[in-house]
Amino acid sequence: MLTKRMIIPTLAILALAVVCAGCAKKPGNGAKSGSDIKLGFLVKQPEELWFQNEWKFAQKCADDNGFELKKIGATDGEKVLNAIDNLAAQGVKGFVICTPDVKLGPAIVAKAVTNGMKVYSVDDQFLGSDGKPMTMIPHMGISASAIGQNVGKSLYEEFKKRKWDVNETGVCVITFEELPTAKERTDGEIAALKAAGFPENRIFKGAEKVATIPAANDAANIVLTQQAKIKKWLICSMNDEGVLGAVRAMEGQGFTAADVIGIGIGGSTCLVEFEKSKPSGFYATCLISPKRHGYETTENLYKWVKDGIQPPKDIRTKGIMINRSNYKTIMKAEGLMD
Ligand code: FCA
Repeated sequence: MLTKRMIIPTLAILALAVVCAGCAKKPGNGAKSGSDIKLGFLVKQPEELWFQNEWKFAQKCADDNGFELKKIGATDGEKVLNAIDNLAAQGVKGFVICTPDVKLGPAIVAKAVTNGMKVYSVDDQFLGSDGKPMTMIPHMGISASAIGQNVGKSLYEEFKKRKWDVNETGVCVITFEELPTAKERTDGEIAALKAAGFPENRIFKGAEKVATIPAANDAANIVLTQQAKIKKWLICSMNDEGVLGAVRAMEGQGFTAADVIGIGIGGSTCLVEFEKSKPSGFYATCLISPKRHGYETTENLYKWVKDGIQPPKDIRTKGIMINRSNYKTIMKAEGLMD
């Protein structure tokens, strides 16, 4: 007969036995097999096509390797930290993240460490409490400054090709300077325009409050109101959404494709513009790779969790300029289109 004093230890032993039976069932105890592994992929703006494409390629990596991937849209700090706890409770051993706020870096890392999880940042690099990039966390981002300079140079070349009068032309730069990768891009754009010879006093910044098409539209409308005399516009920003918002604002004020040259960074959201039968002011974009940012980060994390292979600390991906005349060929060659 079990006495009361014996019941608790007995239950504890039973519970342990159940847990161990669970362990024993798993193939290859110790060395993990692919199907045992669960990983996460958290993004700050799940509604943005870039992030949906990152998820698509991350999922492809999970399917190719036979592991489970949990995709979570985490749009603010509270959601990110709750999501990490939830993932840990489900047995997830590591995650790739594009954080909604780079200053959350230390909190995200602390949460991951407490839960014994590995962290890999993508697109937006964490900032430490000293305001410097957290370089000890593996990261894949775009080569933001070089890509920005390519955009600035390409805008200038197209402006020259169209023989526009500089005294009637302005540059509208939609900025989001609180995000370092965004600031590096727009600083690079402005630097290249100036280096090519475009007058600095005809370059106008409009700060978007959040990085969305409507916020860029609002920011551009302020620039247009302040610079009502300008007849031709060059537009750049940190991504396609920034440029698209400004193109829409200009259309609202009667500017057409003949008066506007917009060059984005991305290659996802702008495709609808290239597919239109009549060109819009969205002239080109610097194509970046959601395939590399989604597939390769996930694959690196998978190898890290499964085999203990340390991922490269910092990968910076390149961009390729595309427009409506060549985007299909280039995107197919890059594995971004069927
Ligand atoms: C940032 C931007 C995204 C995309 C990505 C590579 O996260 O918000 O639009 O450009 O970098």
